[in-house]
Amino acid sequence: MHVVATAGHVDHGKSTLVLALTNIDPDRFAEEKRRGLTIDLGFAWTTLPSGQGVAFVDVPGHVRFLKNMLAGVGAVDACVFVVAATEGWKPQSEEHLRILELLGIQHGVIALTKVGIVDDDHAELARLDVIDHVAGTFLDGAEIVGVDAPTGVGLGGLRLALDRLLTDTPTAADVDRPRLWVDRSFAAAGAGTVVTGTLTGGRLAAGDELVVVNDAGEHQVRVRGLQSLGQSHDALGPGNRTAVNLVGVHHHDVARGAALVRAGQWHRTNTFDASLSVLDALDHTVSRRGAYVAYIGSGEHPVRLRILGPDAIAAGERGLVRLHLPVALPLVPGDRFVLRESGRSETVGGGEVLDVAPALRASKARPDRSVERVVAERGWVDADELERLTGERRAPTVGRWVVDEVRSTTRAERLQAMVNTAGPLGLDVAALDERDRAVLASLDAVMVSGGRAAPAGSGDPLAGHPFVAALAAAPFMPPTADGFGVDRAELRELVRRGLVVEQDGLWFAPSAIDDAAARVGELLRAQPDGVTVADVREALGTTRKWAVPLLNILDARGITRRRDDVRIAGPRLPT
Ligand SMILES: Nc1nc2c(ncn2[C@@H]2O[C@H](COP(=O)(O)OP(=O)(O)OP(=O)(O)O)[C@@H](O)[C@H]2O)c(=O)[nH]1
Ligand SMILES: [Mg+2]
Repeated sequence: MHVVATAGHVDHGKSTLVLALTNIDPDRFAEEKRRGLTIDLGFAWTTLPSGQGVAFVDVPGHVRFLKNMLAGVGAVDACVFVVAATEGWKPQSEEHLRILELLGIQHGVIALTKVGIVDDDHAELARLDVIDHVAGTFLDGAEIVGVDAPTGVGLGGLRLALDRLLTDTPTAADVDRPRLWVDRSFAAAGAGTVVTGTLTGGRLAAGDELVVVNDAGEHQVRVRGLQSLGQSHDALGPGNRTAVNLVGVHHHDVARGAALVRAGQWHRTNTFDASLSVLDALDHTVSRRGAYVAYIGSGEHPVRLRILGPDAIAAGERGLVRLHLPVALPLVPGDRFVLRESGRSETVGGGEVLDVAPALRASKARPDRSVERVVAERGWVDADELERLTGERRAPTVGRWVVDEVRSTTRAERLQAMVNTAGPLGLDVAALDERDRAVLASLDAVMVSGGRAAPAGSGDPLAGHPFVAALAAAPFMPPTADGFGVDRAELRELVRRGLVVEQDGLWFAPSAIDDAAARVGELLRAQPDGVTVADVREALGTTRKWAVPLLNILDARGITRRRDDVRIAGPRLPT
């Protein structure tokens, strides 16, 4: 399915042609019928000879309704460009062509209408005139089909030409980021709010939880149902004319220009940097002075303009600009816009969104589409955030971040140095910030164990701690930590690693416990009815001060068991 817009000067036969091709009258309003003039967008669809479907967005040609034309052409794949053979190229032929170019439309056929009421020579002159005017544009080389709707001349040929065109026109990409710029919103009897638009970027399905972004902010909504071309669907992919029945918002709160997107998937912005191509035909330069209106998506927004670099952009030139919007829109680099000056009511130019969250001051900013620039300007960007900012998914380079190489190298070097000089305890990982921890985890020359980082291959630097050695040297009358002057953090770490055993405010070497267990085992084999603290004190050659805590350790380990005043064998007594 493709969506195709009509374009061309007022009264050149766009709506008549759509009706002739589809049997659906795109002029929906009584006033349109009475005046014989399209005022607002019209919608129709048909099946082409090959069987592929096509939906039309029929736009008004009158310059007064240009705003409506702009709301309809933003997301289409191609156009049927209409020029009446009777009148030939006219001002809105020119303006519509420029607008389609600025919006990045790349495919189209040309219908030379009303050939039935001019002679062949006249029609041929009109054709040559059209060829001249489209030279160098995306319509250069496009098929030109002479048609006359009332008599049916050329309609079959136009259908075939459209078929060929659309076969060569890529369908809208699916990047799993659906966005629907709303071009209509109304209440359907019994169904509530319905919004319509041309869906791009991804699929929508019944039940989806979405947000409507409008001037007032975000409304959470749920998709109750979907329709395309009069048919209900459970889900619809990008490139479809789509009517969405929404729960959670009144139709008055969703106007043309609003966007329907998934929550959290888009960066909403009031400010963006963009390219601006100024039209050749403009008779003045473009500077920040002027009352500008930007057409983005299906909306019209007054904007403030700042030229990046020079003060002005000359006609026919391309420059860089920063635009300030009155609303925060879900935009992404690559989006197109058209800029008009409301005072003079003229189309100034248009361009491509390059940066939806400019990080640099206007005097420094030199935006382009590169993801690397976005990363370099920030240093660290969360991978999800980077996708919102650029529309592109990049694998995180450190933790959950995509990190500028210079920054990550600097941080890695700093952390390696911190680890290397951290001393026997190693570096306390918990004391680092999230980014440092992520960098640390990526360092090959660092080993993290028990929340401490040490140079890889260094073994356990605490194993050789002098207190450990001192405890082992005097197993049953060991020195106290205070007396030995051991740092509290080191002591906690020694205990945590099992290099030191703490009991009742005293400290022992692990080997002392094993030794005590063996000796108490021997005693108990001789005195199975039980041994007293005094027996153990003597056997170990120590005093009560250490014998009691040692026995408490043995009790806790199940080596001994306390019964009245004596210890008897526990379940784990070594044999
Ligand atoms: N003879 C002849 N008349 C045509 C043809 N196409 C359109 N007309 C007539 O031209 C007039 C304008 O046609 P529309 O289809 O309303 O023109 P339009 O381009 O849609 O006009 P806007 O939407 O207002 O820009 C109508 O009276 C049509 O009947 C054609 O191919 N041959
Ligand atoms: Mg019309």
